[in-house]
Amino acid sequence: MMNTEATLAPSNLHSPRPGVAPGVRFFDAHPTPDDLRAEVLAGLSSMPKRLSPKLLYDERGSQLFDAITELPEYYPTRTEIGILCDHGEEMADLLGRGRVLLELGSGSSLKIRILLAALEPEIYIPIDISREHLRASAESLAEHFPALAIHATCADYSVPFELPIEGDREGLAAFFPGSSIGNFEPEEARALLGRVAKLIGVGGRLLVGIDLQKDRATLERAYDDDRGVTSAFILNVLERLNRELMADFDLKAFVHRSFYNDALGRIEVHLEALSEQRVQVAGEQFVLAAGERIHVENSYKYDIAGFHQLAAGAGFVPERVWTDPHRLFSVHCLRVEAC
Ligand code: AVJ
Repeated sequence: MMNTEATLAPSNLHSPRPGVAPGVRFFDAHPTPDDLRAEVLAGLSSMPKRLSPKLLYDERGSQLFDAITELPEYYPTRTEIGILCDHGEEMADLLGRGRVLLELGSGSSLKIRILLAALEPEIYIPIDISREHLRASAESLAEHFPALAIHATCADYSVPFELPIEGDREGLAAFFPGSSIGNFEPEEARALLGRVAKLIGVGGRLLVGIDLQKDRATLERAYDDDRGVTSAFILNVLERLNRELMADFDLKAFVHRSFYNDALGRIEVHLEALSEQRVQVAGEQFVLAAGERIHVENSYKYDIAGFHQLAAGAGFVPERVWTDPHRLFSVHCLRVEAC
């Protein structure tokens, strides 16, 4: 079989180059390198200072996030997996078998394995910003599902991108697990859902994982674990800037702070300078006062009605929602009514 690799530009979208594992084709929309510098400098120049959570997912960041998902405090992953295991057949019935299935932020492509046997898609398109992590995950998946056509697509799903498939297809299936949509401001989340609706077309269905509102203690523990894995994950963004943007952040001078902002219904994750810091980043100087924070991440929590309202604003009709017995997490099947 031909193994293939491609750049995701319209001109060469369908002329891939050789790759590695059978069944896997690799498409690359080349996210970040060109805009990393501009985006970071803009974020550090704003008041308050901020960095985008997508910067967390370099190779090491993706590994640290995988470690977070196994922490006792971090309930979302294991709860969502429980819901997928309990209701996978029903989900597959609703999503429709044999279709093109895309996944936003596929990471290690572990959750999709629960659904793949039941869904038997014609093509699976995992989309992730972390290039080598995506490549390794796609190859590992190909070993377990040798008959599956996998079109691994390295892209930043927070901006418009193209799918590596030919022709006009309607009624695709999409999987967006992990409550990653919580990283976006509600208005951005609505816009992102609207783009997903356009990608999958009228009649297409989206299976999306949404973390639910709950007591402060459970939420705050999930983002500040005893072993310090979350702290290492968040601090890794500074290491990445040191390496990729010739920055000189002193990692010992920053601590990670997570807390629940109940007025806005979101976990906030910040990096706080313990003392005054003067930092060079890509040739520019930034000063942080002692105690000043860089806002790195939000993780919005929804209730079911609130999420349905958001999805309706993007043209989706709710078809079904599943939760766990403790109502920690929810998985929704939504259908595109208009886009
Ligand atoms: C991958 C965005 C869903 O918000 O729970 C975990 C990221 N950050 N611990 C989340 C995260 C700190 C995670 N998402």
